[in-house]
Amino acid sequence: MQALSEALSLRGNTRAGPLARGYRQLAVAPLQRRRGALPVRAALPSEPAPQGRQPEQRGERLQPKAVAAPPSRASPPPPAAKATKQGPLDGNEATARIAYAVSDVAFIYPITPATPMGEFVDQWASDKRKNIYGNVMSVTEMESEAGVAGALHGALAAGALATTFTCSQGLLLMIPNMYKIAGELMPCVLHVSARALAGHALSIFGDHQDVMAVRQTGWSMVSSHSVQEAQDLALVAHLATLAGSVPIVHFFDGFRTSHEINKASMIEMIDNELIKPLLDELAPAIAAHHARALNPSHPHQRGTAQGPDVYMQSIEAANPFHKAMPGIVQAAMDKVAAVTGRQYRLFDYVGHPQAEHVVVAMGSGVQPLEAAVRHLSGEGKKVGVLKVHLFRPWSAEHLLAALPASARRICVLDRTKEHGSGGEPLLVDVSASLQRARRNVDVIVGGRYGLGSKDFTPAMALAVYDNLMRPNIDDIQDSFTVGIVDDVTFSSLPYGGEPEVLPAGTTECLFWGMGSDGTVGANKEAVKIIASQEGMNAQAYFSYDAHKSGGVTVSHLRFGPHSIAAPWLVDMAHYVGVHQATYWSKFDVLAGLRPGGTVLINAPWKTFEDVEAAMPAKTKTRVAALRPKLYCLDAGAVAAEAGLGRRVNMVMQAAFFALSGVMDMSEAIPLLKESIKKAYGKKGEKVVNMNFAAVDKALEHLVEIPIPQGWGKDVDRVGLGEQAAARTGSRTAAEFLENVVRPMLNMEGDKLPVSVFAPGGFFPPGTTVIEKRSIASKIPAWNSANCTQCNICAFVCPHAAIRPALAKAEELAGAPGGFSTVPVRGGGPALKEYQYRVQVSPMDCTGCELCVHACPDNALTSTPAAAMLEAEAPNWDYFLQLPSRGELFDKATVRGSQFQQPLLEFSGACEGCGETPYVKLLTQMFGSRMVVANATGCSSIWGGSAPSNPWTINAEGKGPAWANSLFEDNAQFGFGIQLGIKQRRDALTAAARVVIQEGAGTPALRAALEEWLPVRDSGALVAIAAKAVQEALAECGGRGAGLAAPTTASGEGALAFLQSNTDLLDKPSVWIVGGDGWAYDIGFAGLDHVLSTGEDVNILVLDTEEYSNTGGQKSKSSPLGSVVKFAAGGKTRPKKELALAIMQCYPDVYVASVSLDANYNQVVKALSEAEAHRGPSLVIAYAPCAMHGIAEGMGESAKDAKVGRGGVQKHRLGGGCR
Ligand SMILES: Cc1ncc(C[n+]2csc(CCOP(=O)(O)OP(=O)(O)O)c2C)c(N)n1
Ligand code: SF4
Ligand code: SF4
Ligand code: SF4
Repeated sequence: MQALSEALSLRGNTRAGPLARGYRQLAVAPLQRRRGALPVRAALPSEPAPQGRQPEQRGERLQPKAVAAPPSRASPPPPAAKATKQGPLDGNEATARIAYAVSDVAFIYPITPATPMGEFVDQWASDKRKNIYGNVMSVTEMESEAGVAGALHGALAAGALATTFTCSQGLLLMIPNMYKIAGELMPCVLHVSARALAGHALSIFGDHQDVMAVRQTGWSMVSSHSVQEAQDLALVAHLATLAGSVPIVHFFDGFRTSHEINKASMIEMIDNELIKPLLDELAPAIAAHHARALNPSHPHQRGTAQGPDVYMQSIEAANPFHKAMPGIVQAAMDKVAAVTGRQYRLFDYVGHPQAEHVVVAMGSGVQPLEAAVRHLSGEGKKVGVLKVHLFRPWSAEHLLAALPASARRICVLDRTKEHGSGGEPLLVDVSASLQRARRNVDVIVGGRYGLGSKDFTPAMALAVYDNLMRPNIDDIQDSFTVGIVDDVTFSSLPYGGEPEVLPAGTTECLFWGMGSDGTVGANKEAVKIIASQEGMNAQAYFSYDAHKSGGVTVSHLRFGPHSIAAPWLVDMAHYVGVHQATYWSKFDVLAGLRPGGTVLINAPWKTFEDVEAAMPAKTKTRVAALRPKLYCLDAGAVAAEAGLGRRVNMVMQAAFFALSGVMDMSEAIPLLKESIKKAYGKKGEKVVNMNFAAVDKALEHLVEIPIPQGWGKDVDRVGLGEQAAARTGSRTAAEFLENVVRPMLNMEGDKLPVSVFAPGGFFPPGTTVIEKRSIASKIPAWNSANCTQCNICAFVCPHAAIRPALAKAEELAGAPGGFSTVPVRGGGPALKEYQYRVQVSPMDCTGCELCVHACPDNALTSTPAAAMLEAEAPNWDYFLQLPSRGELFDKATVRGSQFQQPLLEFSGACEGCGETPYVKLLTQMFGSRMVVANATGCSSIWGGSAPSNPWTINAEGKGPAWANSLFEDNAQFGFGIQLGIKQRRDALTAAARVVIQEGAGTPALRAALEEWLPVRDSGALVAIAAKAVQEALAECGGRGAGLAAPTTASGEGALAFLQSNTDLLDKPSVWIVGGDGWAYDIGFAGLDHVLSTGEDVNILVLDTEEYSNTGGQKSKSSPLGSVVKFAAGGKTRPKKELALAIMQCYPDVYVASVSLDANYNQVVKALSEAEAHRGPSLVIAYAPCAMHGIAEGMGESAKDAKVGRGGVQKHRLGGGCR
């Protein structure tokens, strides 16, 4: 077959290649070009055109022959596949393997769900794996994606074969350099696991908003629709970019493809023997790329500034390259087909050859569409789906060739949303192509689906076809949505039940697990075991809730004899495993079960009565209707007996193999044990044997629970649908909790209609209070006799789940019997009448044991949860009714701070998280007047994952106002908040002065304002004065409500302004909070700038010494030698001295470096000094993190912090606070 380079007319080039020559001509002939009327010759990086030809013709000449004749719709028979190796891979790994094989340099930066691609190449590089050229890839983590893009641009300019991986906000940060790389015609592939963008809310899930935001940068764009395609088209992209010198964005759907494990036929990658010949053919193109590099031995200049005379022509000069890309990409697809047997085309059509109704789409959504087409074809319908693989350059020619001539009604589906556009991008492209080609069809409509990984199923795809096939063409809905209930603008298509579309013999399974119980890991192993069987295919997908730990995981597994192309969630499961007994009563776990399916519950129940006792009404309805085969297994007991603690995964896994019938137990058990050896071998023989014992014991403990004959006749079968439909409208916070928050917590958020959500993405405070996760296995019990009332337990608790109580004797009259108290210690006469108690919230405690280890007087004992739940739940409820007595204590002390109500409670952080205690303490000291700008990171996830909002309010309704802008801009965001507040408070001050001068309002008001003015900028003093002003204003009547601008010309106007801005009388305390990844790396420039301004902002850096939120990658704060992700071989550079750097640069900045575990007092002092400082403050707080893998668990993190990481320097300095 003709080489790709030949297809680009590169044949016969000299070593330097045509591009290099083109650039040399550029360097020597600028004046000549300026003078010429058509100065394109020198700028055209190609062989000289024959005399007399016009520029357009030169463009044609560059096009490969393959595009001269548009491809026909019928794909040629795929060439026979050469040797391939099979294995279960996810989309990220499949892609990373190709990228590694064919690239020499990668710049990386973590962002979900693209991070694993970076982790893979980093790991392989540290393993010294060789790529095709015999080199070990050079992998470098940058400080941000903007940095990645800059470095990528540089490496390409130097002639390297460089690549990178990203998505979402990361991709947006690359845009400026993407223009540069495309503008300079550099070969490069950027692999994107496409993800939603942060607008009204952040979403780490998949859609096409990010890639659509770069479609104008000049990069070609190749779309993969499955794990298999992610691998194959990654290779296509690398080949095509080298051949065509146009950079390529290769994208596939985040999570749905990036994280789906699928047994795909894959090219043998280890020795790369299949790819090598393809690259060998491209040797001239690689040589040309090298020859174009910046090099003093053949220098040229690039990146010049151009004037109106030539800028436009220079842009247009690249046209031939872009025009050639469709042909080049197709040629690369053909090459890959020759070695894999899998043939792709730019637009692949599937369906009836004379289809009248055709849907156009790209991404994983095409698979449900294909399933719908198969289903409808069975009913004799003439339908089809056109799958887009090359999105840029858009080739109308290829689109039209692939679209059946019979198509009369076309629907274009976009997995993105562009508010205010004339149509989403794919729709606009398809419509324009048809219109410009004067191809008549009866109707073209567009629809949106799958935003933020919203599931897109065959039933929804059928709804799309039903819409298109409506008898009356005017009834076809345009600009519709599918997959949601839009009861606001009524855009949504209704859809019915799921059709059976999977190949016969496919078994579907659902596993409900808890984040830390090992269910997901075990399922990954199960897929590998099943897929290793000859003739078996398997697919696995995992969905998670937002909690960092203790959250719900649902694993979706399919297996069977045929290949499985089903990128949607399982909702007709043959098997449901409920790995936590509490989920049986908490969630609608049988919603996805098919009639007669098998259900295994991890519970000690032995009879149907036991199971029924814990069965909520909803589940009863399901059991009555579906008559499942029920089994129970006390996996907790088996695991505990085997010495495995809470890790029930192996026990449940063994039972799954037994019950699902996926394979013979005599084969399954040895394979399971083999996988145990692999997984735990490093931990020693003892651990391996414990797991073996758990597997062996599992089946002995399995109990079948027959459903009694006739049971369930009287169970109320109405309700589920109606309940969901009834959930509309939420006018009050309580309603919102019930109508929105609770269904979301119950994993039923998908059923919520549009109308219940506040436009703009606002959520009310304090929603975590209703979660009551009950995830602790042990809870601290208080021994009053030992307690010295130091409040350290409350101080260190990351979850605000243990608090000191103060009650007067008369209040205790109504207390539950277990609410024992002792006289309060210290505090003088003011406290004489109070009794003291340490109260735990048993359902909010995570059992991290930090408090138990921190208690200096051995007054807390970890006690089994069951007993504590019963004993302490009423005590906690009683405690909540007691008034807060914070005003009796000095907030700026360790003990006093803990008598203040925490305004951050029950967050979804990991058990024992080291970040939350600092932030909780902040809220105890300044919470009622705090405004928080939070960088993206763990703190924005445990602090703001809808619907869980741990930021709450006090009895007066005051509490921290919290917002997250982005990861990279948090310092600037907080700075903007500060300036906005300052500007508005300056106006308030001016109005106050006018009121006094003009004698407006009452004398009492003017007196209060006189008191307020001198203290208005002192957070510690202003509160009382502000309250007095507010009261005095209230007495003046409510004239000015709603007045935005100060009318300081008159006393009355100023008075009205004051009345409408009373919420700024108290001094807001602006806190800029984020992790070390933000402060040391991506956001450092902003942090530095904000600190340089002298503005009164407070910055708190939660220093876990790594990027915790994305799984523990290296930051510049990571210490020398630490083995973290992206530094798989250990960090080779020391920790950055951020505090030192800032102290040296800006003497007016207050700087402190603290560690809670090193010195509690130091922390309280630093935070209060920082807040009091009238200028910028920076507090760097060392935070232990679950990602550190502390051997004894997070309960012992204090020890680790004292002696190890983060324990270097603790100081408070600068800003006049020395
Ligand atoms: C521009 C951009 N790149 C990458 C990400 C992905 N991302 C989110 S949080 C995070 C790491 C946060 O680390 P750090 O600042 O140390 O906070 P921690 O999670 O440790 O609290 C990353 C890389 C993002 N959100 N935006
Ligand atoms: S065990 Fe952990 S979560 Fe529970 S009260 Fe103690 S510190 Fe808080
Ligand atoms: S840390 Fe121990 S001694 Fe101190 S208040 Fe808590 S229980 Fe009492
Ligand atoms: S900082 Fe560490 S411990 Fe805290 S929530 Fe993040 S990953 Fe978990």
